[in-house]
Amino acid sequence: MFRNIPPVLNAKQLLDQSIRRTKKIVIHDRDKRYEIKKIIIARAETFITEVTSSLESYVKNFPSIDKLPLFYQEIIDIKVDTDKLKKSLGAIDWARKTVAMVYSTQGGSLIKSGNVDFLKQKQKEIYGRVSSIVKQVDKNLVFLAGAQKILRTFPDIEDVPTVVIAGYPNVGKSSLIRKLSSAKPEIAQYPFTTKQIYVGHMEKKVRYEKKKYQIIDTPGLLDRPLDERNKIEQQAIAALRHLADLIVFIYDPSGTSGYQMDEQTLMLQNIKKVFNDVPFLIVENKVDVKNTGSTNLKISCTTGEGIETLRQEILSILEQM
Ligand SMILES: Nc1nc2c(ncn2[C@@H]2O[C@H](COP(=O)(O)OP(=O)(O)OP(=O)(O)O)[C@@H](O)[C@H]2O)c(=O)[nH]1
Ligand SMILES: [Mg+2]
Repeated sequence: MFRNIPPVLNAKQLLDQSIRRTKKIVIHDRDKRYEIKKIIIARAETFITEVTSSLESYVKNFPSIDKLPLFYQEIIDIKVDTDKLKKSLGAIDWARKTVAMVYSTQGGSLIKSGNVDFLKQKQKEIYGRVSSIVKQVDKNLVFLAGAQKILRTFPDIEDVPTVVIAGYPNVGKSSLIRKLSSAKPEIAQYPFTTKQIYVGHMEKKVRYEKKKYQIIDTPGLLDRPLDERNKIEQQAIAALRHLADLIVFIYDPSGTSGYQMDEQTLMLQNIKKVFNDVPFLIVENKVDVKNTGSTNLKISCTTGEGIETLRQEILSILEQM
């Protein structure tokens, strides 16, 4: 979704690139003075065009934030800062217009004059003026380039029935999504291994049609109020809020995650209150280590126990969406 934005150069890179392109212009004329004049005009015009068209492409090709699906809008706000992004785009657009004005106000004197010294002086002035405008928005260009790098890491979300896996850190969410889909998020024995949203796909053949579903791995959540959640946890909340047609809540009763069952239960109760219009499926993982004997569905991502039952349960709920 965000992979087609052209790379954003900083002020120095953009100016250097534009100047390099003007150097390629060669014009021959028997009248040497006329030749110099033509070269100066062509180079100045190319310089301005290069700068303005690059600046224009940065703004134009950037997705219009307010028109994006709400999930992306929230993730951009969490990971990039929407206000700063909009200000940067505005500043870059201002620079484009101001650079274009330089030529429309000063280019005329190049065309009128036949004096080589005057032409060279005027060319220097135009380059200087354009450089100083572009340098004024350097921090905005740098910010936009950084934002673009972050946006490129965002997963492609499709508009199909979606299950979101949630739970405390280290309970086996990523292990489960690896079992159920093609997504391969990292698994490790420490909390907050997963730092962003991962998307996998599941399929079910219904008669002659293959139905496609999404399964989303989220960073671990702790039991705390929303305004105390860090940016990693906030992404999990954004996925639950905007994408979940079904929430699979994973418990780890084994104690190996480092979190107690009562902490995990408190968090489940809290997110159930917040997302009260979404169905929940409660699952206990790591049954190979501990079986509580409760009525919850029990699975083990290590031995595979219960995984197929869970898959069928998820698919039969999503199928009805
Ligand atoms: N014994 C056992 N260990 C498991 C099982 N499932 C996962 N683990 C282990 O638990 C640890 C955490 O697994 P992850 O899948 O990374 O857990 P997570 O919930 O994604 O963790 P965060 O991304 O940090 O929130 C890893 O060491 C896994 O190998 C299981 O069913 N049985
Ligand atoms: Mg994980």
